[in-house]
Order: sequence, then C-alpha cells, then structure tokens
Amino acid sequence: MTASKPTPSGRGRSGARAVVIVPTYNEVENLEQAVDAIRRAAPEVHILVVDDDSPDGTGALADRLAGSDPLLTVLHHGERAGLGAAYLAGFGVALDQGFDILIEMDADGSHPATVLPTLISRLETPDHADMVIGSRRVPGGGFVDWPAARRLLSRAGNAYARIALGIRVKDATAGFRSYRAEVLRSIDLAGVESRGYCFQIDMTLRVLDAGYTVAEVPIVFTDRRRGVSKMNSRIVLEAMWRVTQWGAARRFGRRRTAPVRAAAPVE
Ligand SMILES: Nc1nc2c(ncn2[C@@H]2O[C@H](COP(=O)(O)OP(=O)(O)OP(=O)(O)O)[C@@H](O)[C@H]2O)c(=O)[nH]1
Ligand SMILES: [Mg+2]
Repeated sequence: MTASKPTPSGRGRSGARAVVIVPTYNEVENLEQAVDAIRRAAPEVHILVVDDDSPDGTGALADRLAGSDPLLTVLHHGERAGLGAAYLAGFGVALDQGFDILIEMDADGSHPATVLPTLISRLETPDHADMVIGSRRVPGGGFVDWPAARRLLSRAGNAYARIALGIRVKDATAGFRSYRAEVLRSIDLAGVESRGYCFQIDMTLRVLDAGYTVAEVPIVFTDRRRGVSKMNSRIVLEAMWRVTQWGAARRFGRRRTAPVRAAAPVE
C-alpha cells in the first residue's frame, strides 16, 4: 500500500482541515469530473483517492491529477478488496495525517459536490452533529434516473436496517457523509468487517452506539452516467446477513461499541 505525497495545508474557514476520501475501482471515465466538481464546490478541501489497482488505469489518472493539484493525494491500496476496506485504509491515512473532518464520496458523479460545504459546516456549528449523512430520504432529497429496481433495493435495505437495528436514520446505506475525526478515533475501526455497502450501515450503527449525534441533510442522488456499477448479489447478501446478525445480537443486549457519549439523537 503506498500513498504519494505528504499533505500540504488547506484549511477551511473554521480552521478545520477536511479531506474527501474517494474510493475508486474502474472509474477512469468519471474521476476527473468528480475531482473538478469537488474543487469547484470546496476549493480548500483535500482529496484522498483510494484506488484498488483498477485495471482501467484509474490509479494512473489519479497520479496525473495529483501532479497538478497539491491538495490531492493517491493511496494505491493494492488488489480489489471492497468499498469498506478502501474506506478503512483511507480513514487510517487521513487520521494519521491529522485531518479534523473526513468525508466519504463516490467517484461516479452520483453525489452532488455542491453539498460538501453543508456536510462540513454541520459538523462545525455550536450544536454540531458528529456525523452528517447526505440523505436521499429526508424532505428535499431524492433520486434522478436511478432504476426502479435499485430504488426498491435501497428502500428495502433502509427499512430492514431501521426495523432490525432499531435506528431512526432514514438513509443508513448512503455513501456521501462526513465525520468528525474524533468520532472515527473513538470507535473500533479495526473491528469493522463489512466489505460491501453494508459498511455504511455498520459505520452508522457504531457511531450511534457510541452515543454520537447523526444528522441527515438532503441530497439528490443521480445515477452514474458512465462506467459500471460494482453492486452485485454478494454485496446484497452480505448486507442482509450482517444486519440480521447485528439485529439479533442487539435483542440479546450485545452492542459492539461502548458509549462514549450519553445520547444519540437523529435530526
Ligand atoms: N477502492 C475501491 N473502490 C470501490 C470498490 N467497489 C466500489 N468502489 C468505488 O466506490 C464507489 C461506489 O461504488 P458504485 O459501483 O458506484 O456503487 P453504488 O454507488 O452502490 O452503485 P451504483 O448505483 O450502481 O453506482 C465508486 O467510486 C466505486 O469506484 C472497491 O472494491 N475498491
Ligand atoms: Mg455509484
């Protein structure tokens, strides 16, 4: 695993240093536009691309982009290991580099970069949240062009997670979100085994169980225009299996994370 370039400065208005972690696997047609959109929306943020040795040359493209953007770093993470593993590696690097705010964002253009300032500012107000989800399931949020089958899967996945786990978050599977660094430092990242998109549910649950505050802000999610989805039946089965296991464990009073805060309201 190699990360190019040390981190230069690049502070936001509040002085907090924010990094957008972008996992990539075969996103050569999308990455440059995604980076441009981030730069336009939030010129001061750092970008950490975590590439899993994409056969289509995404890693090499990321290196070229890093050559002309001093705030962009590339983590060549090795063989394809899933979204969760890529984020865990990215979190490790970003926490070591001392970032205050860590943001997850896809490379395929589905997540609106224009919401980045909100994902950052909601972590910084006096009554701040500790994690902010770019949510498709709160008023003002939604989907553009997402096939009906994917919308149904997302709706069913979220409904099942809410019922099985007893959480109130409306879009626990969403992959556009921000965390305060202290939250990620205090939960057991080494114990996260989720590899596919249930990684997002897993992280949501750990943050809530640690007593942190989760807020949801609306986003409109647009289906990818280019490239191929990495969603497959294994990822869906992993999510169903793990959520069922976590739900059963909770019924028997076994939570994986000890609370470090007293309450965990969801807005
Ligand atoms: N490093 C890395 N990135 C991945 C891996 N799987 C997916 N990604 C990236 O994670 C992001 C989300 O993956 P998508 O394929 O868009 O998954 P999705 O958004 O759930 O599905 P679609 O709606 O079909 O796009 C994209 O930027 C992918 O390139 C992986 O195994 N390793
Ligand atoms: Mg996608």
